[in-house]
Amino acid sequence: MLSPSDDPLLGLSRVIRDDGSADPDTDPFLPDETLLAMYRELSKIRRIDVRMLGKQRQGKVGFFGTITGQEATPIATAFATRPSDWVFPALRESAIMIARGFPLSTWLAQAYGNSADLLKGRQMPSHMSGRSVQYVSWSSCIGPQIPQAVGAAYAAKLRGDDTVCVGFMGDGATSQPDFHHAMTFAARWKVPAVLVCQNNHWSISVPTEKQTASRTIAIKARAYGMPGRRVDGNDVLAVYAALDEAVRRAREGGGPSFVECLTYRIGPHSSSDDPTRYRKTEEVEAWAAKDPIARFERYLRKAELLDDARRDAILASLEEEIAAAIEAVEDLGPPPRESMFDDVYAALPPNLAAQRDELASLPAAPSGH
Ligand SMILES: Cc1ncc(C[n+]2csc(CCOP(=O)(O)OP(=O)(O)O)c2C)c(N)n1
Repeated sequence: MLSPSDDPLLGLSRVIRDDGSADPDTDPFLPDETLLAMYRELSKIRRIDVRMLGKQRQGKVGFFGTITGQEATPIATAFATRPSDWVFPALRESAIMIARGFPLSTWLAQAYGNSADLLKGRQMPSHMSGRSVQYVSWSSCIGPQIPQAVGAAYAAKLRGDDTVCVGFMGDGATSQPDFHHAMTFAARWKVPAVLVCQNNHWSISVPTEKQTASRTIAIKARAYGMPGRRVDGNDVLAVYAALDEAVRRAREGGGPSFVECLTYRIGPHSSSDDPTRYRKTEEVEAWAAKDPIARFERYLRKAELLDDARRDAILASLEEEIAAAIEAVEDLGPPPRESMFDDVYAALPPNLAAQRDELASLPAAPSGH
């Protein structure tokens, strides 16, 4: 009989100890340049988050879904997958796009929904996607992306290529029927999928303990018949190690895995939420003390890869890069209004073509709309 901490579905895998040292038994031993690149990406998305929530408060962006506190999982995913692996995200993973090299100004243009937005202003902000980085659009419904990831992984298996599909969900999404369908079919068809739950303790105002009677979310994997693991989601190296193992297994034909990353949403659910109405400040403060970036920084300092001067230089270059990207897109006008007729029909039906022509003949509104 395993004790809870020995069971990968009940315990919590960690690499970075509280003092910043690494556990040699679980350390993935990444090269120094990779570790520093991870630190840069973690710091980058944190700064973008702060800037964009500010933009929403200024009325420049309609909505923003923050990820502060949850940076480790998306960044570890970007490093544990190949750029050719597909990502089926939920709300808080779009840092993967940036870490995969998606142009930051184009990513930001999606938040503004303006003329530089590849999605032509049709998606909610924070629902970014990009074909060039294999990052699929999210519908905003909680759950459908999980069976979509499994379906795409099944397609990869049938085609015989070695693509892996990673599907994300929050803890709340595991109460949705789509979770059950996805887990059932993924295991039965043995598809190359990695299903990742970012358990951030809250589904808007509903705490995880009201979500399930299971002891952990990870343990559900056992009943469906797939390997699983519960990791410290504020430990970027632990998440990397778990995902690296799961992605390799999927790529080598070993089938799907389920990974629960235990973390915490430090900010509001979104810019439309006031979390002080349902959770205690002490709880937030306790989790803020487990900040994933501060923790990784302690590790890098202990390993003598980072000092004040190097940290300041990284943060200053990020500040410059982000400010330039914001400046490049912030004041662009909206997408051309006729673009609303694009992308649905291969050949526009005559009635819609007539409406488009009529629209084009009307004067532009003063705002350019
Ligand atoms: C099918 C469906 N039901 C309800 C909602 C409203 N809703 C939006 S976000 C959310 C909570 C999601 O919680 P979780 O899956 O834990 O992810 P998190 O936002 O915490 O990352 C809910 C219920 C929705 N978008 N879709």
